[in-house]
Amino acid sequence: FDPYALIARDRVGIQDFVLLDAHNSETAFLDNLKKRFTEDLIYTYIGTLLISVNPYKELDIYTKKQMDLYMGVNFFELPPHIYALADNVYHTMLSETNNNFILISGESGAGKTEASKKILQYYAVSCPSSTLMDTVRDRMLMSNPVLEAFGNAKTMKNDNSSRFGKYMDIQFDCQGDAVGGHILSYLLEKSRVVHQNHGERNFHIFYQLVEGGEEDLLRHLGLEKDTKRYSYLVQGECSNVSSINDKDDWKTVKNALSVIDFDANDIEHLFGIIASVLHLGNVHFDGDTKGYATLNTNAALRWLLEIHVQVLHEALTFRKIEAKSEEVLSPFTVDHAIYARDALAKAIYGRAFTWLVNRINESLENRIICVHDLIDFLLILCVLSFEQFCINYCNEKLQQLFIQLTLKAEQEEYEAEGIGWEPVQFFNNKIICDLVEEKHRGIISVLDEECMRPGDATDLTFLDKLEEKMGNHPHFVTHKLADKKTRKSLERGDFRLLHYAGEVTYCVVGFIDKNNDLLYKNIKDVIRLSKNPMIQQCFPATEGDSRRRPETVATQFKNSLLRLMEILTAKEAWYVRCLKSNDNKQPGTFDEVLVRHQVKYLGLMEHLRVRRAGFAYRRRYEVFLKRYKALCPATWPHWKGVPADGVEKLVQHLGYQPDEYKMGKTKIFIRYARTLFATEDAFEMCKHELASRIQAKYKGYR
Ligand code: AOV
Ligand code: MG
Repeated sequence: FDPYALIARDRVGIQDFVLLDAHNSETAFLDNLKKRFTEDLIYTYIGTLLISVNPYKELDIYTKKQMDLYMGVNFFELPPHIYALADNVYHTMLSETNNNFILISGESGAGKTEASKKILQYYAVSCPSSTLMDTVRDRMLMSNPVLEAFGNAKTMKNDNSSRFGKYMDIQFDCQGDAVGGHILSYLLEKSRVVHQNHGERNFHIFYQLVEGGEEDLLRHLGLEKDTKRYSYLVQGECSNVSSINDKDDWKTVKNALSVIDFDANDIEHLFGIIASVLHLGNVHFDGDTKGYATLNTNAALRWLLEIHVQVLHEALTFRKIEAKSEEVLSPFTVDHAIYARDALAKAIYGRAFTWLVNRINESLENRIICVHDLIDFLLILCVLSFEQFCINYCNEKLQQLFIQLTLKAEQEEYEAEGIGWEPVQFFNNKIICDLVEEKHRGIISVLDEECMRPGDATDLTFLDKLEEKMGNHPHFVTHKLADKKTRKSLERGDFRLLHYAGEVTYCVVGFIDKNNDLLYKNIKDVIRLSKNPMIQQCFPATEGDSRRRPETVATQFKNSLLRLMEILTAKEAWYVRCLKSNDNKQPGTFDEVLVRHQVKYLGLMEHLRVRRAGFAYRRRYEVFLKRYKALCPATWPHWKGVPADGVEKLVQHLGYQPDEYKMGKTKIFIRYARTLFATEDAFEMCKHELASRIQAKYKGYR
């Protein structure tokens, strides 16, 4: 392996897909990935995009030594690595003083969270350090275990699945020191608090607390040391997972909480909330003779939220209806009561999570260096897999961003270098984004309208509306229309979207309810009576006008997505695309069908096409000349003129054809990989020849 090669070619396949000659062949693409994966080379580039294939085993490539190796080294000079990307982003930020973001995407279990942690660790270890910054750095690292405890859970696909989206800023000053950070979380999967599918768990923190919590603490919270006792914890029937040690994790989280500045009081209040959720789950209802809900025991209520038992009891079994100037109490049916109880549990947990994120942000805020000193931001974003529809909409938007930014970046570079730009053909997915998000006409608007409609709106009436409004849209299919548009038929309650990455079928059941996410007003009023200061902050009395409808979940998500796009459009984009190697978490197994599917829906072939639209390879004149000057008598051993002229001499000597390359202002652009490989091969031969000539000479002396 030659560390100074301009195109690093470790001997396994090719390291950069841009240099793949059969660049239109998905099979060649997969072969290359597989070849590398088999040799534990999980990283491969498409230009500056990094592909990572989950090895499902610890690799010896994340050591301090490896970090040092990649520090400050030119991107393509070493084998692909997440550190190379992290380092390159960092130096781009410093030298060009612009804002950058790293977007990590891939399906559940593909390795997004691990990748983001590796990036963070790289910065923590390799950025210049000062004692002042060490606190920020420790807190930034420690925010991870805390957020994972509260926001991750075991799912069928991933034992440590992130059930929220995370978007993180790291702020650097002009010397390149990390001085602060900010975390934005979105779309926490609150429904998991009250319901888990078979083989899945609730959020880790519940099990950590019950399994690992100190006796005093548990006694204080009224909890027993047995997860089976809590109905919110047993639905998935898998509280014990071999890969998870809740007791140890509890210690880690407690320690992390203290690093991010939680004192004993904070911890007591925080876990008071977590315990309340568990107790709430154990509140069960019976039906009286009229079918109305009655509480079957008051026991669990005693521990709840530091609210008077009687008040809470009433709030869980009656609904307050405001009629004219009167307030009428209307009893809940059992189903209603369960619904209200679960809504309360979800709301408390969801808000506690937001509170926690805010609190972490406060601890990352830098109060010593004024904000105006910060010149650069670097963002890491994980795309979560939550409700498929929202997520796929998010992916659609990110694809749009990618198209915009990549094409723009390519075009700008060509213009800056004075090279003509030929337009690239690609599928613009704006039409699908519009289908989902357009005002008054998009799916989200139709859903919101149905949610607002008083009376008998159901998931099926929502589907009818969709059919009526967008039946003719080329990317939308329902049961009625399925046969006409595609050959595959559809179930009655389903609709199908033709996403840029392929068709996805959605079942409308639960759309209305999940989008509404209602919490009855009198329950909200009751929560505010809690003596727990953390709860008071989570449910501020001043919160909007309670009569106005809060924004629906989909609209909130849409708005935060639009805001995010605005922020990101102004930055330079870097991509990490994570691929899952197999569905069984098996080390060293490469499931070709599965990987092929991901390559497709992550748009990797498309990315490659855009990347190769013009020139596969470009390099600054000095760098190019330095490597290959030995190949031409005129440039060897030294070229005295300007580098561009030297390069021109060199490539003419090598017989480059006019259509194979273009000379920019500072760089040479080479159209085909084969040209470059031929040059590189010539260089190899020349090196050997030189070596043997030197050897021969040496022999002669002997
Ligand atoms: P995700 O973030 O993409 O899924 P994770 O980052 O949690 O996936 O990765 C899942 C598991 O794969 C980890 O717990 C590790 O066991 C293993 N893994 C991932 N990357 C690596 C790596 N580079 N080296 C070794 N093992 C790895 V989700 O959050 O579910 O979408 O919602
Ligand atoms: Mg994750």
